[in-house]
Amino acid sequence: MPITADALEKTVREAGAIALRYFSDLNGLAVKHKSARDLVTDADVAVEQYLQDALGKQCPEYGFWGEESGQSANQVSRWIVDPIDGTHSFSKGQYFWSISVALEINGELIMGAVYAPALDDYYAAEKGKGSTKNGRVIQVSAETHLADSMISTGFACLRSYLHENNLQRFCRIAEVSTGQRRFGSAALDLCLVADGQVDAYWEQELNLYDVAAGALIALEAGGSVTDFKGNAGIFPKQILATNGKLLAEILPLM
Ligand code: 2AM
Ligand code: CA
Ligand code: CA
Ligand code: CA
Repeated sequence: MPITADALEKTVREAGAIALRYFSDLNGLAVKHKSARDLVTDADVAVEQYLQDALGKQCPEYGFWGEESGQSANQVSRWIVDPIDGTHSFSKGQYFWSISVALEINGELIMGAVYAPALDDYYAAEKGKGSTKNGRVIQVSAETHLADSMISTGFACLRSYLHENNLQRFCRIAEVSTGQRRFGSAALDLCLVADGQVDAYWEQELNLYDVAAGALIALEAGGSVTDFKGNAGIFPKQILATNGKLLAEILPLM
């Protein structure tokens, strides 16, 4: 074990405490645009800096890839970090945002942690050892019918050049499901699938740091993670996570 689950949790919770200090005083927080729809604040930078330092001290042999600071040298074994997933929600004072930390060793995801500080929900997984929420084992839902399902998506991208943008896909799936949600944090969405709060989630045009930890948590909780054609694997440009039982029914609608 490269780092214990407890040590990782302590580090990620400390990062959460830093984020909450900014969250408690949003009036003083400048929100900058990296692009038209991609925001960054001092909180994102401070949380990422803390994680890079703290994880680097504990595991100097691993590289680091964070959304805001980019990639360091060792990319065979590395931390994959999104300091705040859901910056827009964060900047508005909403509660659905998270810190996402994954550990990849020799190209394989080994550990994942997603912490939602404003909710104080800590999700974690280790390869082959299942997933937990606040220390308790979690499982995907038992729902077998899309007609009775709660589904979630996100709209990271509405680019018109895409063959199909997500609005069309959303309309098809909303018509045949019971509940639809849009939480604004891909990492947390994947954890909600893992915890059975949501039966399926999809999004397109994401990056690996958005989904690496959450995908491991969904998989280890018994879920499926595929692309929109059903190929197993983590494909950030087309990610579909389900409880497994709904996969066959949802694929033709993707
Ligand atoms: P972020 O808050 O870390 O940027 C919500 O739909 C998801 O999309 C979140 O994971 C969010 O991550 C991500 N996101 C927001 N703006 C984006 C953009 N312009 N391109 C790609 N992903 C984006
Ligand atoms: Ca971003
Ligand atoms: Ca993100
Ligand atoms: Ca982010």
